Amino acid sequence: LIPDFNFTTQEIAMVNQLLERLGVSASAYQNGSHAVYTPIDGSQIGSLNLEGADAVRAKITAGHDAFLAWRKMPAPRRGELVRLFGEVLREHKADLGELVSIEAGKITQEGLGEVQEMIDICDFAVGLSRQLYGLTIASERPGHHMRETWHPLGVVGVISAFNFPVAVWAWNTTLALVAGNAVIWKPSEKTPLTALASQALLDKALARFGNDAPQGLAQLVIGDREAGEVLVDDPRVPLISATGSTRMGREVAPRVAARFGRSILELGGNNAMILTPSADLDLAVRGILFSAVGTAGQRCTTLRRLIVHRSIKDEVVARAKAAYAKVRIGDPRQGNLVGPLIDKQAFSAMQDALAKARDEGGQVFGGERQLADTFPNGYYVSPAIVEMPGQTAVVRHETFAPILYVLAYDDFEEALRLNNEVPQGLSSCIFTTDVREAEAFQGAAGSDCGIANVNIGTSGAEIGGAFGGEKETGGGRESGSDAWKAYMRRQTNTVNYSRELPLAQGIVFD
Ligand code: UN1
Repeated sequence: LIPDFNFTTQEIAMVNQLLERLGVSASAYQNGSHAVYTPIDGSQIGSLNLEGADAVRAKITAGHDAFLAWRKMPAPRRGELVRLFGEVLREHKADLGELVSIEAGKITQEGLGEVQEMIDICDFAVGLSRQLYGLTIASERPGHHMRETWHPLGVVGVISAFNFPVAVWAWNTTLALVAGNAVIWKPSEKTPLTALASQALLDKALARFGNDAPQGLAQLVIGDREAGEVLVDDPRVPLISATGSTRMGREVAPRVAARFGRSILELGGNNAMILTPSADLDLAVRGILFSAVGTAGQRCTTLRRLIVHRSIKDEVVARAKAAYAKVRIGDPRQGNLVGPLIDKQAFSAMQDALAKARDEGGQVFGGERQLADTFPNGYYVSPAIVEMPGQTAVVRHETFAPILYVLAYDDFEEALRLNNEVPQGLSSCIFTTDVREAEAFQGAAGSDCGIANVNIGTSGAEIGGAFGGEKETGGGRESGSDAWKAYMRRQTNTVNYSRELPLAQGIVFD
């Protein structure tokens, strides 16, 4: 049993053993200048040295060389590497999940779920390695054919956030690898240990794969802003896939665009649920709970706004409050439903948002700090429900914490308008049993988000679908469907197998 106080020597030893089993040697995360803390109680669990610009440039050079070799390997063979990676992940699921809990503060189930998401995307990518299909196109010229082919792109730079410290990298890396690319990963400075472990597991798969995988195919950069900037600015990195705040995306996107690089951006969300009078309220309350409270409100897809019909608002709010009151908050490894916020800054941002909400006419339920005696340096909160008089400034802003704003609506068009009237456009959902409302919500004049669900909350997307959103969310798509195309370059090929040279558009040129 894990005691309920600051990490003991025994617990620290356990973290070290966990990392060792995952293939990370102590020298990689001890005696550095950058401290790593567990949000569980704020104990320091490691320290690393941050890599500077020169180190990152050297890795880009190595990555580019690796790409030149890897792109020539048949895609199904590249898929074999990802298949092996999925195997290694299955073997280490429990350990990596636990490390996610320790470093990111996710509850056990969500730590394991994140590793499962990595395994799922491996399976998806392996299948994809035999399905990088192009088109054949009818040519207007006799004796000609046209086709479209997809080729490897180059080094893909992956910048990821603390809240999905391993899965988001896996979404990008597995697709990038089967697509014939090399990868360089810059994880959040808050979660470098899970990154070291994930990289070690991929290295294990590479070792099983054998010698024909080039050195430097998948590399990790532990660094801060400077390291990120080198990746973002280097023309040898044709694609940057960045997950994080809208503020970060605003800096990254123009810099990548300035060198005509591409980016996949997964930025802020401000996800809403429309709850209509015909809805199954039992389902809806469960949907609210998982989406708004899960991961302590620290998912991009977290439910942040509840747009509920005025006629059922009081009942729904009462039921949601009752459900919230039963939520167990505490050490994420001990069967609780809500773990800590990532750090003190996150806690302050939440309190600032709640103060603003009060100023803007909100009635706040919950949101207080919890367990401060047990964990003076761990930031646990009760999730908050805030009834708002309208979609004020604070509601339009993404605060990365468990705050659910409640807005009442009278007619359906108004609900749709409220759903769309925020700067972000990631996820959305409707709870209804009215097929007209459900279809309208998913139609062209409905939700403007990248994800629009019916009778399912905003979070917990499956990897088979394309994941991402519009507006300030950045427009990128990752994971399933044809998101792989963003990791390849498209080539249009026209072949003349006739003995003439007819020109397109019927042009005569002689
Ligand atoms: C994120 O919040 O950064 O839909 C990603 C979900 C997960 C992915 C979320 N599958 O909640």
